[in-house]
Amino acid sequence: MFPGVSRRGMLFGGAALGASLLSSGQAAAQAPPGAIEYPVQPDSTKEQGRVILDDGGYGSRSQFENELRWRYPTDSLDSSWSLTPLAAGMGIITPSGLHFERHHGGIPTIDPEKHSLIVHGMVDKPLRFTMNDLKRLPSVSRTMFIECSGNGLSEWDKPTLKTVQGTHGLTSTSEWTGVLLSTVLKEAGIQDGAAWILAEGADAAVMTRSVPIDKAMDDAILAYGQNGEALRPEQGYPLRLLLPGYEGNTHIKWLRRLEISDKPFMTREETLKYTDLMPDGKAREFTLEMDAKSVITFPSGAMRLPTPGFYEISGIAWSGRGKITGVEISADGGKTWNKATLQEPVLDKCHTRFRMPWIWDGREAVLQSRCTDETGYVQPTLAELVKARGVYSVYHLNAIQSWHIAANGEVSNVHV
Ligand SMILES: Nc1nc2c(c(=O)[nH]1)N[C@H]1C(S)=C(S)[C@@H](COP(=O)(O)O)O[C@H]1N2
Ligand SMILES: [Mo]
Repeated sequence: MFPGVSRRGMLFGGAALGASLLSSGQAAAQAPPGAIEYPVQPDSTKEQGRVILDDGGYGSRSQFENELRWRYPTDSLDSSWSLTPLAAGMGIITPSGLHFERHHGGIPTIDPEKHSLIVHGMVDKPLRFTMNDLKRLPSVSRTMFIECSGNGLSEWDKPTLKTVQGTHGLTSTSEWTGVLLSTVLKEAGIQDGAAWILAEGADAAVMTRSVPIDKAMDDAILAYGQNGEALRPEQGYPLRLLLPGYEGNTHIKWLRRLEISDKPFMTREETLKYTDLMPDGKAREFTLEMDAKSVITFPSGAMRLPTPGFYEISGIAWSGRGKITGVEISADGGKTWNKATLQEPVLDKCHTRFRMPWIWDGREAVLQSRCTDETGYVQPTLAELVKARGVYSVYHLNAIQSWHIAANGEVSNVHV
């Protein structure tokens, strides 16, 4: 679309490299991951198109589309994360193949026939559910975001990563389907005094987090569906916990065990990790709800606006505390603000798409978005956030993002 969009592939060595690694035949070698290479017809109206089910019955994307998840360069391939290419996103749903990933011990391969969920501890009746048992229970679907609380961790001190995929790509939205956790807990019978639940994964990390019982009984979901089909292995197949609005780490994937207790379990992930170090040397624990946040995805870092003139500014906003009620956009680094249009439906604890028409006059500009949620909370500037929390908390960076537009149209990540 715009020159900068394809330049991104070069910056990260993403699309082109990924495609050349494909080994299945000459033709396939040219298609990006997720696509099949077909010869382009000289005139598609003059000959019959290819037959249906040529791809075996599970579709693929166009060979001309090459957006990819980008792996953040960590030392260990086993413990890693990948980020969603938000700049190319449309609407609010993240394609399942582009959902960000965070794995502490790799992606396990689990046979759903052999997988089960155990519920025990302070319950009247300990229970074991097979996947078939869970699928017989009343189900719900909910479209909501997940955001890793480490999203943006490289950006506290100075603008570091070049693109919105790097600065904000640890969040994605899917329509999830499963059983309300409360349904299963009522079945087991929660005993008096129960206050916390341990959720445990069946991956090599055996990831564990403590969840307040009120949250568990409110809107937590045991999910087996994602965007109309089974969960992707990367997202926790065959079963994951979803805690709408809570930090990503608590959404335990490959879920196998729930233990009910009267106190939190103080696991590694809620003591050593996922606590926020404050300037006074104390650390906040259980900062579970994700604060309201927004980012402009177009135009965004490493793109280049070809000419002055009309552009539609667009981006996403979300809050772990409810619905987004407004998004404002500034083109002068926060001096003046204009209201963006929110795309319906505006859902609770979900990405919300915003848009605003803009005429770029060809001069330097700094684009920012600032959202408000239904609790009245307004997304802070980085200076405000740093004043309240210092720069050592690693997690929960939800400050306003600034994109600098140079006179030559180049867009870059800046702190103002
Ligand atoms: N079992 C297990 N669950 C897990 C993790 C993990 O490594 N193992 N990572 C957590 C973290 S830190 C995040 S941000 C989310 C990421 O979910 P996703 O990979 O589906 O985007 O899963 C959480 N659940
Ligand atoms: Mo995370």
